[in-house]
Amino acid sequence: MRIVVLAGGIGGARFLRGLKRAAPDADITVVGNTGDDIHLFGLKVCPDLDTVMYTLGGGIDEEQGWGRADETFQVKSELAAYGVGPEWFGLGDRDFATHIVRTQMLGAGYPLSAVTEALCDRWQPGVRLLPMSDDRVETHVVVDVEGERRAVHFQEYWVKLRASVDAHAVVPVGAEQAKPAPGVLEAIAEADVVLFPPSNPVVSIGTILAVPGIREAIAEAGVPVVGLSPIVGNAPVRGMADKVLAAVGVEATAAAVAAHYGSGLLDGWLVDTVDADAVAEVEAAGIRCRAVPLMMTDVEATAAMAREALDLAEEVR
Ligand code: GDP
Ligand code: FO1
Ligand code: CA
Repeated sequence: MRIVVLAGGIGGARFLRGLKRAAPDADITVVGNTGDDIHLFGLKVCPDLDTVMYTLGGGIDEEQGWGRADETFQVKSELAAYGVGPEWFGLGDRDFATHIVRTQMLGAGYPLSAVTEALCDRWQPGVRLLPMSDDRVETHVVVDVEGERRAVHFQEYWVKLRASVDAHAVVPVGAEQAKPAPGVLEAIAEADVVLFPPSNPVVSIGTILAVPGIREAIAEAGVPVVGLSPIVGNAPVRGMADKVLAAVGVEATAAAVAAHYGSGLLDGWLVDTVDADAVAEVEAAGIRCRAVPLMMTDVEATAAMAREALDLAEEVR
Protein backbone atom coordinates (compact mmCIF):
# COMPACT_ATOMS: atom_id res chain seq x y z
CA MET A 1 0.00 0.00 0.00
CA ARG A 2 1.25 3.49 -0.87
CA ILE A 3 0.51 6.10 1.78
CA VAL A 4 1.17 9.84 1.54
CA VAL A 5 1.27 11.82 4.79
CA LEU A 6 1.43 15.62 5.02
CA ALA A 7 3.41 16.35 8.16
CA GLY A 8 4.48 19.16 10.44
CA GLY A 9 6.88 18.52 13.33
CA ILE A 10 6.01 16.72 16.57
CA GLY A 11 2.40 15.73 15.79
CA GLY A 12 3.33 14.49 12.34
CA ALA A 13 6.49 12.69 13.45
CA ARG A 14 4.90 10.85 16.37
CA PHE A 15 1.96 9.78 14.20
CA LEU A 16 4.37 8.45 11.57
CA ARG A 17 6.08 6.28 14.16
CA GLY A 18 2.69 4.69 14.91
CA LEU A 19 1.83 4.39 11.23
CA LYS A 20 5.07 2.51 10.55
CA ARG A 21 4.14 0.07 13.34
CA ALA A 22 0.56 -0.30 12.03
CA ALA A 23 1.56 -0.76 8.38
CA PRO A 24 5.10 -2.18 8.35
CA ASP A 25 4.94 -3.13 4.67
CA ALA A 26 3.51 0.15 3.43
CA ASP A 27 5.46 2.47 1.18
CA ILE A 28 5.18 5.80 3.04
CA THR A 29 5.97 9.19 1.49
CA VAL A 30 6.00 12.16 3.84
CA VAL A 31 5.47 15.65 2.45
CA GLY A 32 7.06 17.86 5.10
CA ASN A 33 6.31 21.46 6.02
CA THR A 34 9.15 23.88 5.33
CA GLY A 35 7.29 27.08 6.21
CA ASP A 36 8.89 27.01 9.68
CA ASP A 37 12.37 27.08 8.17
CA ILE A 38 14.66 29.86 9.34
CA HIS A 39 18.15 31.14 8.53
CA LEU A 40 20.24 31.58 11.66
CA PHE A 41 23.97 32.24 11.94
CA GLY A 42 24.20 31.80 8.18
CA LEU A 43 22.69 28.33 8.45
CA LYS A 44 19.45 26.93 7.08
CA VAL A 45 17.37 25.29 9.79
CA CYS A 46 14.39 23.08 8.86
CA PRO A 47 12.69 22.26 12.18
CA ASP A 48 9.81 20.16 10.89
CA LEU A 49 11.88 18.07 8.46
CA ASP A 50 14.44 17.47 11.20
CA THR A 51 11.79 16.55 13.76
CA VAL A 52 10.45 13.86 11.41
CA MET A 53 13.95 12.66 10.51
CA TYR A 54 15.23 12.50 14.09
CA THR A 55 12.02 11.00 15.51
CA LEU A 56 11.88 8.18 12.96
CA GLY A 57 15.65 7.75 12.97
CA GLY A 58 15.95 7.44 16.76
CA GLY A 59 17.84 10.70 17.36
CA ILE A 60 15.09 12.88 18.82
CA ASP A 61 14.93 14.37 22.31
CA GLU A 62 11.85 12.36 23.29
CA GLU A 63 10.62 14.58 26.08
CA GLN A 64 10.98 17.86 24.24
CA GLY A 65 9.82 16.42 20.92
CA TRP A 66 12.30 18.45 18.84
CA GLY A 67 16.08 18.67 18.71
CA ARG A 68 18.62 15.93 19.46
CA ALA A 69 18.81 13.56 22.40
CA ASP A 70 21.83 14.03 24.71
CA GLU A 71 22.26 17.56 23.40
CA THR A 72 24.78 20.16 24.63
CA PHE A 73 24.84 23.89 23.95
CA GLN A 74 28.52 24.91 23.82
CA VAL A 75 28.30 26.62 20.44
CA LYS A 76 25.23 28.57 21.51
CA SER A 77 26.96 29.89 24.61
CA GLU A 78 30.09 30.77 22.62
CA LEU A 79 27.95 32.70 20.16
CA ALA A 80 26.26 34.46 23.06
CA ALA A 81 29.69 35.42 24.42
CA TYR A 82 30.25 37.24 21.13
CA GLY A 83 26.89 38.91 21.59
CA VAL A 84 25.58 37.05 18.56
CA GLY A 85 21.95 35.99 18.84
CA PRO A 86 19.15 35.20 18.71
CA GLU A 87 19.39 33.67 22.16
CA TRP A 88 15.72 32.68 22.18
CA PHE A 89 16.24 29.85 19.69
CA GLY A 90 17.93 26.80 21.18
CA LEU A 91 20.24 25.24 18.62
CA GLY A 92 22.30 22.45 20.16
CA ASP A 93 25.77 21.26 19.19
CA ARG A 94 24.66 17.96 17.66
CA ASP A 95 21.84 19.68 15.80
CA PHE A 96 24.27 22.32 14.45
CA ALA A 97 26.05 19.61 12.45
CA THR A 98 22.83 18.88 10.53
CA HIS A 99 22.41 22.56 9.63
CA ILE A 100 26.07 22.86 8.59
CA VAL A 101 25.80 19.85 6.26
CA ARG A 102 22.50 21.13 4.86
CA THR A 103 23.79 24.65 4.27
CA GLN A 104 27.00 23.38 2.69
CA MET A 105 25.08 21.20 0.25
CA LEU A 106 22.60 23.97 -0.59
CA GLY A 107 25.57 26.27 -1.22
CA ALA A 108 27.03 23.69 -3.58
CA GLY A 109 23.81 23.84 -5.58
CA TYR A 110 21.83 20.85 -4.39
CA PRO A 111 18.08 21.43 -3.96
CA LEU A 112 16.58 20.95 -0.49
CA SER A 113 14.95 17.68 -1.59
CA ALA A 114 18.34 16.19 -2.49
CA VAL A 115 19.88 17.52 0.72
CA THR A 116 17.06 15.99 2.78
CA GLU A 117 17.62 12.65 1.06
CA ALA A 118 21.33 12.85 1.87
CA LEU A 119 20.64 13.64 5.54
CA CYS A 120 18.16 10.74 5.67
CA ASP A 121 20.90 8.41 4.41
CA ARG A 122 22.31 8.66 7.89
CA TRP A 123 19.04 8.51 9.83
CA GLN A 124 17.18 5.87 7.80
CA PRO A 125 13.72 7.09 8.84
CA GLY A 126 12.01 4.24 6.99
CA VAL A 127 9.86 6.65 4.98
CA ARG A 128 10.58 8.78 1.93
CA LEU A 129 10.85 12.29 3.37
CA LEU A 130 10.24 15.08 0.85
CA PRO A 131 10.14 18.80 1.58
CA MET A 132 6.87 20.28 0.27
CA SER A 133 8.98 22.49 -2.02
CA ASP A 134 12.59 23.20 -2.92
CA ASP A 135 11.64 26.90 -3.08
CA ARG A 136 11.88 29.17 -0.09
CA VAL A 137 8.60 29.56 1.79
CA GLU A 138 8.56 31.30 5.18
CA THR A 139 5.53 31.61 7.37
CA HIS A 140 5.14 35.07 8.90
CA VAL A 141 2.63 36.08 11.54
CA VAL A 142 1.07 39.54 11.76
CA VAL A 143 1.00 40.77 15.36
CA ASP A 144 0.86 44.00 17.38
CA VAL A 145 4.10 44.60 19.26
CA GLU A 146 4.24 47.68 21.49
CA GLY A 147 1.30 49.20 19.68
CA GLU A 148 2.79 48.65 16.24
CA ARG A 149 1.49 46.15 13.71
CA ARG A 150 4.20 44.07 12.08
CA ALA A 151 4.90 40.69 10.58
CA VAL A 152 7.36 38.47 12.42
CA HIS A 153 8.88 35.14 11.40
CA PHE A 154 6.81 32.19 12.59
CA GLN A 155 9.62 31.06 14.93
CA GLU A 156 9.75 34.52 16.51
CA TYR A 157 6.00 34.34 17.09
CA TRP A 158 6.05 30.75 18.37
CA VAL A 159 9.30 30.48 20.30
CA LYS A 160 10.18 34.06 21.32
CA LEU A 161 6.67 35.41 21.87
CA ARG A 162 5.23 31.98 22.84
CA ALA A 163 2.13 32.94 20.83
CA SER A 164 1.22 35.21 23.74
CA VAL A 165 -0.07 37.99 21.50
CA ASP A 166 -3.01 37.68 19.12
CA ALA A 167 -2.14 36.65 15.58
CA HIS A 168 -4.03 38.83 13.07
CA ALA A 169 -2.89 36.88 10.04
CA VAL A 170 -0.66 33.98 9.09
CA VAL A 171 1.10 34.39 5.75
CA PRO A 172 3.15 31.67 4.04
CA VAL A 173 5.46 34.12 2.28
CA GLY A 174 6.65 32.74 -1.05
CA ALA A 175 4.11 29.93 -1.21
CA GLU A 176 2.29 31.34 -4.22
CA GLN A 177 5.46 31.21 -6.30
CA ALA A 178 6.64 27.87 -4.92
CA LYS A 179 6.55 24.63 -6.87
CA PRO A 180 6.03 21.25 -5.22
CA ALA A 181 9.37 19.47 -4.75
CA PRO A 182 10.23 16.72 -7.23
CA GLY A 183 8.30 13.58 -6.37
CA VAL A 184 5.52 15.26 -4.37
CA LEU A 185 2.83 15.37 -7.05
CA GLU A 186 3.87 11.95 -8.37
CA ALA A 187 3.60 10.39 -4.89
CA ILE A 188 0.14 11.90 -4.42
CA ALA A 189 -1.03 10.70 -7.85
CA GLU A 190 0.17 7.17 -7.12
CA ALA A 191 -1.09 7.02 -3.51
CA ASP A 192 -3.70 4.55 -2.28
CA VAL A 193 -4.54 6.82 0.66
CA VAL A 194 -3.60 10.32 1.87
CA LEU A 195 -3.41 10.95 5.61
CA PHE A 196 -3.40 14.23 7.56
CA PRO A 197 -1.80 13.39 10.93
CA PRO A 198 -2.73 15.45 14.00
CA SER A 199 -0.45 18.26 12.81
CA ASN A 200 -1.17 21.95 13.09
CA PRO A 201 -3.96 22.66 10.55
CA VAL A 202 -2.75 26.20 9.84
CA VAL A 203 1.04 26.43 10.06
CA SER A 204 1.86 22.79 9.20
CA ILE A 205 -0.76 21.20 6.93
CA GLY A 206 -2.20 24.57 5.86
CA THR A 207 1.22 25.71 4.66
CA ILE A 208 1.80 22.51 2.66
CA LEU A 209 -1.64 22.90 1.05
CA ALA A 210 -0.74 26.51 0.17
CA VAL A 211 1.89 25.32 -2.32
CA PRO A 212 0.05 25.56 -5.65
CA GLY A 213 -0.72 22.13 -7.06
CA ILE A 214 -0.62 20.09 -3.85
CA ARG A 215 -4.24 20.59 -2.74
CA GLU A 216 -5.41 20.06 -6.34
CA ALA A 217 -3.36 16.86 -6.70
CA ILE A 218 -4.89 15.45 -3.50
CA ALA A 219 -8.41 16.28 -4.59
CA GLU A 220 -7.80 14.83 -8.07
CA ALA A 221 -6.08 11.63 -6.87
CA GLY A 222 -9.50 10.15 -6.24
CA VAL A 223 -8.31 8.21 -3.17
CA PRO A 224 -9.49 8.41 0.44
CA VAL A 225 -8.17 11.41 2.38
CA VAL A 226 -8.41 10.87 6.13
CA GLY A 227 -7.33 13.20 8.92
CA LEU A 228 -6.88 12.97 12.70
CA SER A 229 -7.79 15.88 14.94
CA PRO A 230 -4.97 17.70 16.75
CA ILE A 231 -7.69 19.35 18.84
CA VAL A 232 -8.99 17.26 21.73
CA GLY A 233 -11.57 18.60 24.17
CA ASN A 234 -11.59 22.01 22.47
CA ALA A 235 -7.85 22.62 22.93
CA PRO A 236 -4.65 21.59 21.19
CA VAL A 237 -3.06 18.56 22.85
CA ARG A 238 0.27 20.42 22.78
CA GLY A 239 1.38 23.86 21.71
CA MET A 240 -0.70 26.86 20.73
CA ALA A 241 -2.59 25.84 17.59
CA ASP A 242 -5.68 27.65 18.96
CA LYS A 243 -3.86 30.99 18.43
CA VAL A 244 -3.21 30.42 14.74
CA LEU A 245 -6.66 28.87 14.22
CA ALA A 246 -8.17 32.08 15.60
CA ALA A 247 -6.11 34.06 13.08
CA VAL A 248 -7.85 32.24 10.22
CA GLY A 249 -11.27 32.48 11.90
CA VAL A 250 -11.55 28.81 12.89
CA GLU A 251 -12.72 27.71 16.33
CA ALA A 252 -10.45 25.38 18.26
CA THR A 253 -12.75 22.37 18.06
CA ALA A 254 -12.32 19.05 16.29
CA ALA A 255 -15.45 19.71 14.18
CA ALA A 256 -14.37 23.21 13.13
CA VAL A 257 -10.98 21.96 11.96
CA ALA A 258 -12.69 19.29 9.82
CA ALA A 259 -14.98 21.95 8.33
CA HIS A 260 -11.93 24.14 7.68
CA TYR A 261 -10.38 21.40 5.52
CA GLY A 262 -13.81 20.82 4.02
CA SER A 263 -15.60 17.90 2.39
CA GLY A 264 -14.02 18.85 -0.94
CA LEU A 265 -10.70 17.68 0.46
CA LEU A 266 -11.42 15.38 3.43
CA ASP A 267 -13.31 12.10 3.16
CA GLY A 268 -12.80 10.92 6.73
CA TRP A 269 -12.00 12.49 10.10
CA LEU A 270 -11.12 10.99 13.44
CA VAL A 271 -11.95 12.84 16.64
CA ASP A 272 -11.05 11.81 20.17
CA THR A 273 -13.61 9.92 22.25
CA VAL A 274 -14.05 13.00 24.46
CA ASP A 275 -15.31 14.78 21.33
CA ALA A 276 -17.83 12.06 20.38
CA ASP A 277 -20.52 14.78 20.30
CA ALA A 278 -18.78 16.26 17.25
CA VAL A 279 -19.30 13.16 15.08
CA ALA A 280 -22.83 14.07 13.95
CA GLU A 281 -21.78 17.62 13.07
CA VAL A 282 -18.81 16.45 10.99
CA GLU A 283 -20.93 13.84 9.19
CA ALA A 284 -23.60 16.44 8.47
CA ALA A 285 -20.86 18.36 6.65
CA GLY A 286 -20.30 15.35 4.39
CA ILE A 287 -17.20 13.93 6.07
CA ARG A 288 -17.28 10.38 7.52
CA CYS A 289 -16.33 10.62 11.18
CA ARG A 290 -15.46 8.28 14.06
CA ALA A 291 -14.57 8.94 17.70
CA VAL A 292 -11.56 6.93 18.89
CA PRO A 293 -8.77 7.52 21.43
CA LEU A 294 -6.39 10.06 19.86
CA MET A 295 -3.71 10.53 22.52
CA MET A 296 -0.27 9.47 21.26
CA THR A 297 0.88 8.32 24.69
CA ASP A 298 3.09 5.56 23.27
CA VAL A 299 3.85 3.90 19.94
CA GLU A 300 1.22 1.17 20.42
CA ALA A 301 -1.56 3.70 21.16
CA THR A 302 -0.42 5.70 18.13
CA ALA A 303 -0.38 2.57 15.95
CA ALA A 304 -4.00 1.94 17.00
CA MET A 305 -4.86 5.48 15.80
CA ALA A 306 -3.15 4.80 12.48
CA ARG A 307 -5.12 1.53 12.09
CA GLU A 308 -8.36 3.43 12.73
CA ALA A 309 -7.38 5.96 10.06
CA LEU A 310 -6.61 3.21 7.53
CA ASP A 311 -9.87 1.40 8.41
CA LEU A 312 -11.83 4.61 7.89
CA ALA A 313 -10.08 5.06 4.54
CA GLU A 314 -11.32 1.59 3.49
CA GLU A 315 -14.84 2.52 4.58
CA VAL A 316 -14.97 5.64 2.43
CA ARG A 317 -13.13 4.17 -0.55
P1 GDP B 1 4.93 21.02 15.28
O1 GDP B 1 5.40 21.43 13.92
O2 GDP B 1 6.05 20.52 16.13
O3 GDP B 1 4.08 22.05 15.94
O4 GDP B 1 4.05 19.73 15.05
P2 GDP B 1 2.77 19.40 14.16
O5 GDP B 1 2.25 20.55 13.42
O6 GDP B 1 3.06 18.16 13.39
O7 GDP B 1 1.74 18.98 15.28
C1 GDP B 1 1.34 19.89 16.25
C2 GDP B 1 -0.02 19.46 16.75
O8 GDP B 1 0.08 18.13 17.24
C3 GDP B 1 -0.53 20.29 17.90
O9 GDP B 1 -1.57 21.12 17.45
C4 GDP B 1 -1.01 19.26 18.92
O10 GDP B 1 -2.29 19.55 19.37
C5 GDP B 1 -0.98 17.97 18.15
N1 GDP B 1 -0.66 16.83 19.01
C6 GDP B 1 0.46 16.63 19.72
N2 GDP B 1 0.37 15.47 20.42
C7 GDP B 1 -0.86 14.95 20.13
C8 GDP B 1 -1.55 13.77 20.56
O11 GDP B 1 -1.07 12.95 21.33
N3 GDP B 1 -2.81 13.59 20.05
C9 GDP B 1 -3.38 14.45 19.17
N4 GDP B 1 -4.60 14.18 18.73
N5 GDP B 1 -2.75 15.57 18.77
C10 GDP B 1 -1.51 15.81 19.25
N1 FO1 C 1 11.08 25.16 19.91
C1 FO1 C 1 11.08 25.93 20.99
O1 FO1 C 1 10.03 26.10 21.59
N2 FO1 C 1 12.23 26.55 21.44
C2 FO1 C 1 13.40 26.38 20.81
O2 FO1 C 1 14.41 26.93 21.24
C3 FO1 C 1 13.42 25.54 19.65
C4 FO1 C 1 14.61 25.28 18.96
C5 FO1 C 1 14.60 24.37 17.89
C6 FO1 C 1 15.78 24.03 17.24
C7 FO1 C 1 15.77 23.13 16.19
C8 FO1 C 1 14.58 22.55 15.79
O3 FO1 C 1 14.56 21.66 14.79
C9 FO1 C 1 13.41 22.86 16.43
C10 FO1 C 1 13.40 23.79 17.48
N3 FO1 C 1 12.22 24.11 18.15
C11 FO1 C 1 12.21 24.95 19.23
C12 FO1 C 1 10.96 23.54 17.72
C13 FO1 C 1 10.32 24.22 16.53
O4 FO1 C 1 10.80 25.45 16.22
C14 FO1 C 1 8.82 24.34 16.75
O5 FO1 C 1 8.35 23.39 17.61
C15 FO1 C 1 8.05 24.09 15.55
O6 FO1 C 1 8.53 24.53 14.36
C16 FO1 C 1 6.65 24.62 15.83
O7 FO1 C 1 5.84 24.27 14.83
CA1 CA D 1 6.33 23.17 12.88
